[in-house]
Amino acid sequence: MKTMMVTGTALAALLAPMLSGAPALAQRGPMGPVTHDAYVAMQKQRFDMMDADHDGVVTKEELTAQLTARMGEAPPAERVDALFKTMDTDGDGKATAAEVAASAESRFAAMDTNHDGTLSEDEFRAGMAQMGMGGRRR
Ligand SMILES: [Ca+2]
Ligand SMILES: [Ca+2]
Repeated sequence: MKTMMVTGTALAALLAPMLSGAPALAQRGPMGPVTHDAYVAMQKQRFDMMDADHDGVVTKEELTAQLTARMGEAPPAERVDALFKTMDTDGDGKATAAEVAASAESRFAAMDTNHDGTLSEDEFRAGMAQMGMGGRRR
């Protein structure tokens, strides 16, 4: 839980400057509406965080390490596999920044269920939950 809060704070810090033109949105907090640009920036930041050795490529090992750090426990291998597959679109075992950016685009499109170019809190949560990345646990 503590980890989620840290992530949320980092996210808020990241989003705040981008939302400065829309104070009403910023006040809704880190889980508020996420614009397309903010989402893409978030995914890029996430990629940089995952790319522990900064070689521009995220491996399954790096993804596992990142998820373990975030969740406080090692994630199930099949969850890592499923998530990694969404990142490594050509299946060569390496997720490049370009692949992750492209998959972020399609994920955004998939989550933006009412197609208004912004992820509402509900859309965002539903999308994260679907990926098994949400803060909610059963
Ligand atoms: Ca790497
Ligand atoms: Ca790849």
